[in-house]
Amino acid sequence: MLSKLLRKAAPTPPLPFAVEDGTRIYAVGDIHGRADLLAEMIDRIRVDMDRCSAHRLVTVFLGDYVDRGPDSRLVVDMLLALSQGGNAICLKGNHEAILVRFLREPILWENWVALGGLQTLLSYGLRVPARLSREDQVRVAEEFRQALPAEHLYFLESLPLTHVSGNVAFVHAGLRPTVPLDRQQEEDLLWIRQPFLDHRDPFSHFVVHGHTPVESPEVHANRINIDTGAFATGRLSCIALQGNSHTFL
Ligand SMILES: [Mn+2]
Repeated sequence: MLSKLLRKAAPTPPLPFAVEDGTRIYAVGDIHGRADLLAEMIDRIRVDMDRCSAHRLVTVFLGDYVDRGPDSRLVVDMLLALSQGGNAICLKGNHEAILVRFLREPILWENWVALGGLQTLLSYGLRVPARLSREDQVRVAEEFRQALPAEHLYFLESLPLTHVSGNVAFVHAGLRPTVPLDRQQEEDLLWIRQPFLDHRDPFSHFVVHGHTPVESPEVHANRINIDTGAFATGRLSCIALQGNSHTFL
């Protein structure tokens, strides 16, 4: 009887991934201007770091720092400070991509507004109506460029698309199935949904990603999604990977 119970309680088989030896990697999902949730999560990660055994600690932010929520500017400030501290890697999300593109292509105004860009502008001190003439779009792009601290622009422009440790790839949205990581297109890494989400076979790497909000983190045989829609739900998710085990903070 007891042995039967013990067998039942046995842990599920490990997922087919292993991060680099001796490394503990924290991955944080889509923040979208929720500096309050980011601050809490940074504290939780620090507590976990203090009591873990790994000799190398890395935090990977999966992109979508800006738009929708109220504090995009502050979130960028916090991430800048962390990445300058040396053990945080901030990946690019589609929202960072369109923000930077808007500066050069003001005609993308409506696309950016549809993604919550007005809230980002507000956090940088620009109150702008959603509907603008072409002329005003150009003017707002110029005003935004002036309001953006140079280090913010540089940070947003130079975010990497992926981070790899062992056989795990960290990326904002996902991978185009059957295409190797080094041949992936930026468009897919930042925006992909169905072809990636529906894929049941292994990818070139085990994938940890965000971009598509889910109620709670989703663990699949080939990927883990940790975008829990922080902006709307108040839940920001973080997963810690070490060896071939994972835990949610
Ligand atoms: Mn996204």
